[in-house]
Amino acid sequence: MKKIPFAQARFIASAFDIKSFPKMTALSGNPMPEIALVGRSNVGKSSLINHLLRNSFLAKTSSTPGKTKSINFFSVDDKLSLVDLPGYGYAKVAKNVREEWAGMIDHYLETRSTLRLILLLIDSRRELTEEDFALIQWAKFHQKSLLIVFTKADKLKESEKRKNSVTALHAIKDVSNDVTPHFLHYSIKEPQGRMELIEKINGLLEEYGTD
Ligand SMILES: Nc1nc2c(ncn2[C@@H]2O[C@H](COP(=O)(O)OP(=O)(O)OP(=O)(O)O)[C@@H](O)[C@H]2O)c(=O)[nH]1
Ligand SMILES: [Mg+2]
Repeated sequence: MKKIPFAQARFIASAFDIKSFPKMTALSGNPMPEIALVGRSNVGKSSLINHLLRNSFLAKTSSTPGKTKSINFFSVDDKLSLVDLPGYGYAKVAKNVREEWAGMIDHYLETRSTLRLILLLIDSRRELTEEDFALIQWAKFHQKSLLIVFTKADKLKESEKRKNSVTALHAIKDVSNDVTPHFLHYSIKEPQGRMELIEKINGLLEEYGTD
């Protein structure tokens, strides 16, 4: 597959249930490979999408957790589908709403056959949650490719970033038996992570075979 430059992006649809998940078709007529961003509320999923796609208004962001309430699909260069999911684990959202979101995320993950790569976002300053571990195990079991993104990297000194990511990666290896999980640090305040992420995504899509 030719490299995806992440030059153009557009919003395609918001969905609350499987019936409204869009069919994402590339210009070639083939189904688009899909990348989903998952992680706890407020970790920076929607912000990363806007930064990566160079458009501050594509995905809705907020300093208050629980902003993204639906599953949002974006088309990148008419070749790739990028998906913003609601966050998990936000205690202040009513239990029934949390359960509804969890159900929606599970449903999405279980049914989306075009899903090629999961970006699991983890706040560089925080430890992994139970939901993070469950997602890692799910990805391992279903042989989905996983890229760990340590977000808000601007909030920490280099030494703290390294220390926290080493601890997190050890914990990830323990649950997944993965020798070296793919990972990177990201900050929407700094430009350099974007190209690194684009390279990593292209590399992983290639490695796992996509046409
Ligand atoms: N300093 C800093 N702040 C960030 C970064 N990324 C995101 N944020 C901030 O974190 C907050 C949450 O960002 P969102 O992108 O809305 O987080 P989300 O994971 O989509 O949250 P939900 O939709 O609630 O699940 C916002 O106030 C962002 O400005 C980053 O790299 N650095
Ligand atoms: Mg969001």
